[in-house]
Amino acid sequence: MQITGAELFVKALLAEQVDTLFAYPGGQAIDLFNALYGVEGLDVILPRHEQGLVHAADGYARSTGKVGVCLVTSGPGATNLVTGIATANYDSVPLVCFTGQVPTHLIGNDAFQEVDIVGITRSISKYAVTVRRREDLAITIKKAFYIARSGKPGVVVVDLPKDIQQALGSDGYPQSIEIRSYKPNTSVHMGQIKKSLDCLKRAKHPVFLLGGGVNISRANEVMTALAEKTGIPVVTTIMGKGAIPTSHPLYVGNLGIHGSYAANTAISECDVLFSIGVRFNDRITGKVSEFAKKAAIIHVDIDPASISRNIEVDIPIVADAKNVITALLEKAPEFDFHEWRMQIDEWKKQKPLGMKQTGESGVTPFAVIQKINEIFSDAVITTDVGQNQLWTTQFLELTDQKQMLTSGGLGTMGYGFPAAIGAKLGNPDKDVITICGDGGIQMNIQEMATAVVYELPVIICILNNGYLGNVRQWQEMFFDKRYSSTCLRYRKSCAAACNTPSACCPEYTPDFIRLAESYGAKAIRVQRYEEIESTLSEAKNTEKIPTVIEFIIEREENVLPIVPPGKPLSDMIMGGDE
Ligand SMILES: Cc1ncc(C[n+]2csc(CCOP(=O)(O)OP(=O)(O)O)c2C)c(N)n1
Repeated sequence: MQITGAELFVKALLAEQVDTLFAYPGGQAIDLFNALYGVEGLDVILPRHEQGLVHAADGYARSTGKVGVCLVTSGPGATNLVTGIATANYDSVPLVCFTGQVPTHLIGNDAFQEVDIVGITRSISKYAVTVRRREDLAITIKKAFYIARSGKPGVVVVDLPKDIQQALGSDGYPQSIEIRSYKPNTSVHMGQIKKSLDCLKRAKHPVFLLGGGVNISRANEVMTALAEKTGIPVVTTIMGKGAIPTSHPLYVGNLGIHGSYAANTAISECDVLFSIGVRFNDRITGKVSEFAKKAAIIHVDIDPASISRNIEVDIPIVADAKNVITALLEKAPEFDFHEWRMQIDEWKKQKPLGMKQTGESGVTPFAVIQKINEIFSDAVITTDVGQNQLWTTQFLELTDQKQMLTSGGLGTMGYGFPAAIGAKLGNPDKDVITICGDGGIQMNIQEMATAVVYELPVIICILNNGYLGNVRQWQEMFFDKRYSSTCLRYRKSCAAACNTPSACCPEYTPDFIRLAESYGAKAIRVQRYEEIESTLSEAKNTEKIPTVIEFIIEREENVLPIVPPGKPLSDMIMGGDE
């Protein structure tokens, strides 16, 4: 039977079992929206901005393990996706993004709302393609889903010119696909497994370093079993947090420039670093030449390009993390690293993560996150970027029932709230909370309307310090306290150079409470420690509408410890209660 390209598009989505489509219409996508009208079994979600849309698809994908699917129009619709595409691709999140395009005969003519979105996204996606012939449409969509979800997951952009959407052609959609030039290796080379186990047999101070790859391959349960069988302590990157439960006695903490003392010291002192699904970026290594200097390094990654890119590796294993962990679990003997574990426990006790009680109110980020830990047991927690993200990655407790979503690679402000919306759509039975700063929430605050109209009771925790706090902290610590363009309470009447927040500072703009209420959300401002728990509980019990909780925190609270730029992990500036 002959059907239009737009009809085939809908058929393909249903065949790929897409149940939620994040979509924003426009002229060059109108045929696709026409074909979507009234279709059953596919929820079409209309966010309020394409950036919010793509972050929502990302949050949906990370929290469900399914491919997130976006549809936007050409030109500005497509370019508004760019930050979200880079965010997702950097963190290996599977997305397929469909963009409307001007008709093929107008491509390259500076037509109205024409951009070369394939060219723009080539370096920030896994694959990007324009469909130029109606007969290629089905196979291209099939390929897109396969490439997005296989191997190291990533973003695929499929650009659909209007004439292809309108053209009649076959209604066939392939069941499977073979791509000769793309065959990700997931199987495990047993010789390398044996080598890595021999290396562990000689070790006295080994550490597992787990990254996002372990969470992406959903290897948490086998990984916990492997840690328990071998008795090897576990350090995580922020993307790997939750790879084993954070309350597990073998869990040490996060490493990196805001890592815990015990984790960073364990990495500096270990003799075998068994790393799985990490890419050793500069946020975790500190000064590269000093990183894990005493250790033989084993590196498991599905992406051959990440092996020995930043850190010279002794034993590479290119395979899917879960397959490697499963093979290790089968072959690994039980070891005795008792003394090494005692040493790490000692470091944990000596300098635990924590936060001094600052100010009168007691409303510290630590207190807020601790209450979240206590109150929510089955939840997805998203973060924005800035101090709010760093505090969350430090203090949030994760179990196999709790997941944290954060923009680790790109560090995108504005990610947290829309990602929470996507996560709630994908997990209606879980509590979904976003923890963000007063700066980042304003980057996609328009999505409050999306949360309200789709009756999504997400909980939006704004840690309001009146500053772009993370940048302000760097200015305080490394730029002589010159608070340049970081105060969000600045008004024209203020002095041009000011670094002393006081009770006389101008009112905050906007009033988050009135703003949230105007959208139809519930909103509560918290200024005293005693109110934290009851407010979070009230939000947890609220149905059908989002709740904004604005926590007024100390204006100059810092994230500590911190490793200054260019320094090794052992050079931490400490803080907390020590
Ligand atoms: C889109 C984007 N723009 C700029 C930055 C740089 N940046 C990183 S953290 C930060 C401050 C964030 O401030 P806020 O959202 O108030 O959070 P806080 O650090 O105070 O918790 C900025 C500007 C970024 N990461 N992303």
